[in-house]
Amino acid sequence: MVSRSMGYVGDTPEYRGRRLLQLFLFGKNFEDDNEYAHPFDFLVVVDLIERKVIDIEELPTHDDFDGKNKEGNIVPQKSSNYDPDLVPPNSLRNDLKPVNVTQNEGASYNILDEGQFLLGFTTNTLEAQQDCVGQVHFFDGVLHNQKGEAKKVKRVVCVHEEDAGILWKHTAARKPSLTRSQRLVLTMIATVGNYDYIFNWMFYQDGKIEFNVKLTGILSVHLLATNATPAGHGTIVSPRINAPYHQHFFSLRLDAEIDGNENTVEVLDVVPVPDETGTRENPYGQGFTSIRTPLSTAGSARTNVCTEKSRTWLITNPHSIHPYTNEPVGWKLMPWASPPMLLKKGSPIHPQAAWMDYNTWVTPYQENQLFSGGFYLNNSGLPEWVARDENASIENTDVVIWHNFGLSHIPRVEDWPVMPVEQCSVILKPYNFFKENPALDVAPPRRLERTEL
Ligand SMILES: [Cu+2]
Repeated sequence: MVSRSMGYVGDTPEYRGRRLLQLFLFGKNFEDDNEYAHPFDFLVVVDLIERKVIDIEELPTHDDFDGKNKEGNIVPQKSSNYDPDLVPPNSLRNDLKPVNVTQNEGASYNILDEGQFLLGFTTNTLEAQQDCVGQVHFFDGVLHNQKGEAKKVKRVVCVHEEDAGILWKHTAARKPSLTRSQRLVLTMIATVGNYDYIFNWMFYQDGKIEFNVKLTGILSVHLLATNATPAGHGTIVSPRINAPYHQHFFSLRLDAEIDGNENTVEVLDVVPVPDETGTRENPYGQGFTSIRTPLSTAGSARTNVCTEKSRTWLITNPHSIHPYTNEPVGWKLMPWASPPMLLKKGSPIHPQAAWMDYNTWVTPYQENQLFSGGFYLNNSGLPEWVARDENASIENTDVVIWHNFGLSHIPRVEDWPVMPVEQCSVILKPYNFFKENPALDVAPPRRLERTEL
């Protein structure tokens, strides 16, 4: 069974004003069977306050769905299990040799107070050498149960180190100089119904910080009648099983403090110079430049990813001038190539997600503004706060940067029955903050490896 909160209920007046849940139902042929392989052709609507079923709705299983035609609605019986204990005997490869991660001398990190972590309700308890490998340290967390009571959960965050490839390299006079990148990774994993989200904060030796989200688990699917098609809105991932197209969005709240509390956010675009080829300013037509545009008000800071301008956002400190560039020191937010939200503005469910109308928002810090969609996702949050005072100053003050990113997911047959990880990342990099490459102090890999080459 998969539960979904009801979105638009305008076509069903008796649903209005109620707290409703849709339950999608599936069958199991044995206790641990992958139920998503056996979807039923109806769903159940439950009123959470009254605690009762108020309706049963037919699901669209035909190209010309009318709610009555059930011809060809045959629950698929094909088994689609993925757990190694459930797949057919001898179907697992035995030719892969283990890649062992060893840290014989221990880890290079020291650890922080576990009390700093207050994580989501659906957070997993993590396992060493499975969720994270190497010298792993775990943090327990204090979460809440369904009654709102505090409860302690074991191992909700793990920290470990990873080799992340070459950090920098150059070969001069046939002598290579090289360091390896060793990144520190903080991980938490939340299972939200059929999907599993892996959140990684990655800290690199050159000052780069990456927020990486991996998506895995099981696609949301429903039954198709025999010979029906998804009509351009889904992929048939297994006979009679449709995985609808959908989007995933994440919202990052950054309470910036770059060299102090008083910060400004600028848009940094890379564009061709306006002068025509053959002019004195652009004789060969290849000139391009970067343009920094400080964002002065919360209203003007509503901005979007722009890949053709290589757009990034700079968080700068106007009081802290770099001695070489004579410009404020900063940190650069490098976006993922996110799609826009594909809901029409007039859609009745649009207001619930209006915070996604822009990839980036900047607001003056307010203690109670923690969630981009508001506390109850009821049309409040960023759109309301900014509309209330579009002229609120965000220059040279304590600012919060909200960055929304994600992906449009067109399911593949290869995403079934369990989905190899998809991922998206947002990166923060120092931008004219240090006086040189901050990773010059990283020692080279041990000479032993070079002589073996
Ligand atoms: Cu998806």
